[in-house]
Amino acid sequence: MSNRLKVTPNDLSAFWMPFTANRQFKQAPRMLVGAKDMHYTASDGRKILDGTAGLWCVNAGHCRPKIVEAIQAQAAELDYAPAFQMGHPIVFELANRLVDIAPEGMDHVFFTNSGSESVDTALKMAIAYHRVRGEGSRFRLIGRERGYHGVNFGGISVGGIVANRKMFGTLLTGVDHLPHTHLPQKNSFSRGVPEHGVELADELERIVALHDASTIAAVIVEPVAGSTGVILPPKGYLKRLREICDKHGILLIFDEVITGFGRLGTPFAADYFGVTPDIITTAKGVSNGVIPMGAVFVKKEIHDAFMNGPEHMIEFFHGYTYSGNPIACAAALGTLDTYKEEGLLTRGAELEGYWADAMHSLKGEPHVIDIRNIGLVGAIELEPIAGAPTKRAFSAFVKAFERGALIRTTGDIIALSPPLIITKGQIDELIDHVREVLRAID
Ligand code: PXG
Repeated sequence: MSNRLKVTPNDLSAFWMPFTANRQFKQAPRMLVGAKDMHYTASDGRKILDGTAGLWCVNAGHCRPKIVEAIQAQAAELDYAPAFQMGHPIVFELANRLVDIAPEGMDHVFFTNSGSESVDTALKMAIAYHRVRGEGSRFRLIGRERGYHGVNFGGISVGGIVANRKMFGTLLTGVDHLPHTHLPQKNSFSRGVPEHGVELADELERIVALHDASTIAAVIVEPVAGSTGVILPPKGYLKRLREICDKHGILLIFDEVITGFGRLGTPFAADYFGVTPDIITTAKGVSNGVIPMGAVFVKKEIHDAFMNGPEHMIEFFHGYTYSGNPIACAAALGTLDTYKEEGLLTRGAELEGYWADAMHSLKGEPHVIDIRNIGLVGAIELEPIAGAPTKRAFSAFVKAFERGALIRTTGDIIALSPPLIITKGQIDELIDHVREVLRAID
């Protein structure tokens, strides 16, 4: 008997679920069996309003026809082509289409299969870039407290979420961290970008003074930190980081895995803040989350620095079997077509004010100690239950699912990031669910 036949549909034990309380889940599973546009269908047939775009990735909404058709056609035409020393047309087409919407100067794209791979790719590029230019002493990487850069060793080393780091040994050496920018005493209930905290960028000068610029390859930050519970950069902060990096010859990497592809109402956060980094890491929205894909955008100078030496030689010893997988490329092209036809990469700008009003209407509801918003991202921070951190937000998550809304929680923070096709009526509906949930939980 094949394994498939032996495992009955209600046997949940074999699958070790990622970032999940496995034992709790398996006692009371929350199963999704279908999706369309703004909604999931749960296994009991209920429609669930998607308040999180899956995991911040389904920016165009679910099961969109252009994407479905593109995948189906590609699977029948060219399923896989070797990624190394071989090419296929649509990966080149996709790279050109991506460069067209990327911030000025981001002229090249390296494909990966996830945000974690994009981050480790970018970190390796940064170190190697300095080396090919004869500055091999620049090996240090500077991340930030509370940063999330995926789960591979590079990403957790520069990341700053303790639970993701503490179990995994020595991590990368030569890493330091900027302080995070969450200043609740000064910035609580800010609408959009908070006023206070630009001086936190100057901590980079302190780190440079400690290690010397000649040892530092790159700084990596999320322009808006997502996973840790939505922490916004204070006004002027990212510009200041850019200036300090320029002064010391340090590369600036924006991890736009969440902010890329319209989340803030601009194609990229770099556009929103008017700050162009040297490398941008993306994933998620590049293919609407439908087929795994990541893309690392690189400035021409960085790419060109590698194009040296004998022409028969590989210039960058890095890549994945599935870099630029044809079906992932087709999904991404269908995604870009959908974004373009529906104006989704800038739709968040039209809705930002309405979204901000809706989010901040939750001020004064039980347990709420802060509300943050930017583009189509929102966070509601709850007072933790004494002695039981995360429990309150987790019950909000379970209650919301029972009521028919998918929200995301991290620590005691509720994070919202709906698909960019959300209507004003659906924003009201989502926020009403959250309001009722807050009133219902302990
Ligand atoms: N960088 C950033 C900024 C991310 O947000 C990654 C890298 C890693 O991407 P992959 O594709 O390897 O998972 C992420 C992922 C959440 C949540 O609820 C956030 C992510 C993933 C899952 C959940 O905040 N971000």
